[in-house]
Amino acid sequence: NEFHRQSAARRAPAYQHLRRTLQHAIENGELTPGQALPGEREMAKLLDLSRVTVRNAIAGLVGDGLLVQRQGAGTFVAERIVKSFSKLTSFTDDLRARGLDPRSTFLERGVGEVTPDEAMALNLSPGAQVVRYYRLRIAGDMALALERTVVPQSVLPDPNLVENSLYETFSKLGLRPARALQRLRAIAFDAEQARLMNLPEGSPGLFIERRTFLEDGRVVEYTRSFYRGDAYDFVAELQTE
Ligand code: 16G
Repeated sequence: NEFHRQSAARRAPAYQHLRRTLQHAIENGELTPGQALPGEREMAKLLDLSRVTVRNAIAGLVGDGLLVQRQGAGTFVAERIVKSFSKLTSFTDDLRARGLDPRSTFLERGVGEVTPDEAMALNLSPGAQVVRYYRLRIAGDMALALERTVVPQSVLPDPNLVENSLYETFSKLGLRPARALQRLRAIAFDAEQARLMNLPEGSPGLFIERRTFLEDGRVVEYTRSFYRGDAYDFVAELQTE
């Protein structure tokens, strides 16, 4: 099988190799969300690897949010999307890493004069022009989020430059986001949002507000995201002061 062929081809360090092989299997859908992995002992035997190697590879993927371990039940491919709260990744990045195919429906797309709130969030002067998007973000046939993004027109001259991914467009324009500020809070989807997301009104959601900066301090986006509460886990590594 695939694992065996690849692990035989390159052994050192074996656990990293197994980790990558499993990651690829998740990315290309050979392993699907919710699927159970064989037990540690069985997998070690199957792949002719030591149990420590298998354990280390699995621990790495659990840390990445691609696998979950349930006490007494075993190891499974993660069903919820485990998303770092401290990494500057995009919706497209997050889904591709899980072998899912991100899509978007643009509900609104246009240019207009900045509102006072947007001007404060983006450090713009009153009267400046901004590009706005309102997108329904989808994977497979499931709506995962609603997102309102505002970008200074000085950064993004034409709203049609974004086809799918905002961050891919930034990268094409040579803009490299360096850091961001984020805030998260619990919400309940209102009637209109629930209709767009195909959820019952009042379903739980996570509201995340992000302001993203370039190295030179310019703000390139002010985005308000409404993620499905039942689809995402946000994780972060904490350190003592
Ligand atoms: C994520 C970001 C959002 C960003 C978007 C870009 C969070 C909470 N929010 O959803 O701020 O605008 O990705 O995604 O992660 P895109 O490159 O796929 O358009």
